[in-house]
Amino acid sequence: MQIKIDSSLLELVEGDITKQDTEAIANAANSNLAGGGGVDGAIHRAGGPSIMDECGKIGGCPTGEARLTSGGNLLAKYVFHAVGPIYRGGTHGEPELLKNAYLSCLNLASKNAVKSVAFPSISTGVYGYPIKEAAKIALTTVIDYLKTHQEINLVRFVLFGSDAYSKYE
Ligand code: AR6
Repeated sequence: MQIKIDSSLLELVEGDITKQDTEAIANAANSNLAGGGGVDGAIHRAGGPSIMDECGKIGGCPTGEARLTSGGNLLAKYVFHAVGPIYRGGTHGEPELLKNAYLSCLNLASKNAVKSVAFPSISTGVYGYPIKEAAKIALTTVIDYLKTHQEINLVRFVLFGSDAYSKYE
């Protein structure tokens, strides 16, 4: 589905983030930028070793922030490696940290003149964030940002499986 947010487009699709043709894709990374399973593993496999080389040089990223690398062999020019919170009941600052992880990616997009970004559902796999709560934060953060940043034309959430898609929908 697609909805217009002022002059920008917000899209929800079911699919694989590594296949997206947006200028940037976001990764659900860890704070060592060390690679791993889930979406992180898929992005490094599809993008090739140059992405990990760049991550190694950056060295790490605090929770609630994101760092930029090139997209290696991906269609996307950039990867925004966002570190979402590990869910520990929701009372340890997780909502704010999740919001900031998305915001950090959106700021990287604005700063680097990136007009289209695809996001996975950060923190809702290995990191255990309940997807319905995470979806509300992800969507609210993006919608609020797009209302004041018309330089970004498209934000696409790429949901892995119909269950994740319907939660976001
Ligand atoms: N495309 C889109 N979404 C995907 C894909 C894909 N190819 N593969 C999985 N997902 P997760 P997290 C969904 O675990 O919870 C890693 O090891 C998945 O179904 O990838 O933020 C990192 O190195 C889920 O909804 O990320 C960290 O250590 C969502 O992506 C840790 O996991 C996020 O699941 C980060 O955990």
